[in-house]
Amino acid sequence: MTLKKNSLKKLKGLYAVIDPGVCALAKHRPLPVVKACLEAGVKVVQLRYKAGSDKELLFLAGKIKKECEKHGALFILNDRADLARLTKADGLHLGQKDLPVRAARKIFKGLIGISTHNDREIQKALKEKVDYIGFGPVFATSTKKGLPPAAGLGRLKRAVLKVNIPVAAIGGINKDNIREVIQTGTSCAAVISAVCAAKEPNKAIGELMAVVG
Ligand code: TZP
Ligand code: MG
Repeated sequence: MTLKKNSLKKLKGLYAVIDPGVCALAKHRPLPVVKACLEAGVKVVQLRYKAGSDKELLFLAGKIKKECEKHGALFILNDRADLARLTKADGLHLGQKDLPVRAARKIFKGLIGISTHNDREIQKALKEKVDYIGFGPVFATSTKKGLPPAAGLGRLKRAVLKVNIPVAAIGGINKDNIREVIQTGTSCAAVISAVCAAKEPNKAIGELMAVVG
């Protein structure tokens, strides 16, 4: 079994996207939120640090990677192939405007996932042989600006049926809708604000994991 196949097996259930900007608004520090996720059994953690300097990003990514390793969880870095390589991340998550997959693969050898919003982007991602796709926004969200309208559960389900790689559903997922999201057959339900902006992240993670864990 290759390392990649082993990693892919963990791409299931709650996919916690840790955004230090969203954490700060709720007065949480990102590392304790990560630790709470891991202690609750989360197996996929992404760091999405839009406002961090390279130095800050490298430092926090290194710390999160170490925690994830202790718990046998995947650490995925958003946006940055160079820092994913430097921190020995398990995965790299790319957006439509980030480095093309082929270029990123020259730098980074782990899992690569890409955000998709429609059929055209899904087909392109499949051609590029990504390891997983993100699909969303499933529901309305204010966490990220400039997104297309919410796709809804029906379009998520169609996307899941169309691909033979894991799908990470994202956008507006919370404790009240995560069951329906997982029922579409999606491998993961990715959340930012449901964890990072929660008043009590511990409690919020517990509630989400009670459904998908
Ligand atoms: N991509 C599609 S929706 C989204 C991203 C990064 C934001 C998801 O954030 P939340 O708070 O879980 O709705
Ligand atoms: Mg990006």
